[in-house]
Amino acid sequence: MNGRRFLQRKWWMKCVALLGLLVSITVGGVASALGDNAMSVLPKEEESDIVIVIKDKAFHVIKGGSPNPYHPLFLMEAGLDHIITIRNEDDVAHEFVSPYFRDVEVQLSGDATMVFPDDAAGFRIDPGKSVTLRFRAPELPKGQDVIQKLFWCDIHGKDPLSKMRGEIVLSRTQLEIE
Ligand SMILES: [Cu+2]
Repeated sequence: MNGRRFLQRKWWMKCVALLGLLVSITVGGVASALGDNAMSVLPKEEESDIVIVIKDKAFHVIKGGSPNPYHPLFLMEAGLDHIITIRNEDDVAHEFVSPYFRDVEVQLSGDATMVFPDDAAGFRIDPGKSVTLRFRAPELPKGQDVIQKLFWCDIHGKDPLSKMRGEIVLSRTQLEIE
């Protein structure tokens, strides 16, 4: 009986090892295609048009917006599909919430839990984890070319003067950050 159980375990171990090999081949392929910084870049971040790193209790928009951690901001075009990756590099949990996400259907992958503070919706990301959000940005109301909505961390960013607050800019046509 014990022998049989051992064999079964061995069979599983082979499967896990094979899976591990496949994963490392895939990651290796992506890594060599990306060059030197590849190991710190998840494949999902490559597909994302917006990448936000949370570090030192601040949002750093490293792709798709303004990198200034004192005024984080990112851009989206109305009616188009967007992919946002958020990576928490701090050793405490943070949140990424906005009234914007109340009315948007989001496809989530990675490690995060949905949270629903007052009049907003969003995601709690544990230390060292990251999440990817896929969704279609809503259309703008007639006569409006740009709308702005706040986003914040509902744990550290409730105070209007706090650093963990930023802006989402939704526009009819593509805008550039100067
Ligand atoms: Cu926070």
